[in-house]
Amino acid sequence: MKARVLSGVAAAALALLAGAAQAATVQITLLARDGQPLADAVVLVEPVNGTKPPAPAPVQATITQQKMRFDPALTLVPVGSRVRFTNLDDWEHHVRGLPAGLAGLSAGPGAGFELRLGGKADGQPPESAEVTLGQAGPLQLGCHIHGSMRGFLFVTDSPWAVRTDAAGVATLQGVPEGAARLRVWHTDQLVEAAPTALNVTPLTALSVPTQVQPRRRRP
Ligand SMILES: [Cu+2]
Repeated sequence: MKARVLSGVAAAALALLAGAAQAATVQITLLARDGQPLADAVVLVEPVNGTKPPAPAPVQATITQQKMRFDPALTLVPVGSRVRFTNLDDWEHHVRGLPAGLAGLSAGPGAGFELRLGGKADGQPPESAEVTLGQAGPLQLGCHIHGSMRGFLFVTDSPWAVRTDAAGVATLQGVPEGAARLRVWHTDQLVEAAPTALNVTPLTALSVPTQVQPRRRRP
């Protein structure tokens, strides 16, 4: 009886070890066309075997409109997240969110969202409104009144979608080992490049050159 219990414990320990070995940390450094680190890109890793990733938990995010800009210019959130828009300028802004890139051209009339926020009056709290993002994909933000205003929301249903930092680095946790596809999304990339084949091992760290050359944001 005792031996049987022990073997059960051993089997559980082996299963734990096997489980630990299957999930890897992947560190990707993206490079722009000029070889400089590519910040504010979204790195997506998709296992080729079709492993359904665990759904990431929704979050609450805030995007402000201030000095004619959306801040932050890019927000990455899990699907189902709520995003609050707050207008800190003294004047009115519209906010429209439409599927970004080519998807926006074929988007139906009900796609995305639209709202309107009055300017902030002295001594009053700023106007704000909230939207829930129920569909995965990138959205472009704009304002009907001020055509120069541009922002982006990237809504993901995968935990293996991470934004690159100022050094161009994205670290993805818990990625299954084995063959995978690496995709890169960036606001200044008109058409997404073909995915890069990737073999995920316990120690995966690589630099990935891209053809993306980010436009400078106006000051
Ligand atoms: Cu505006």
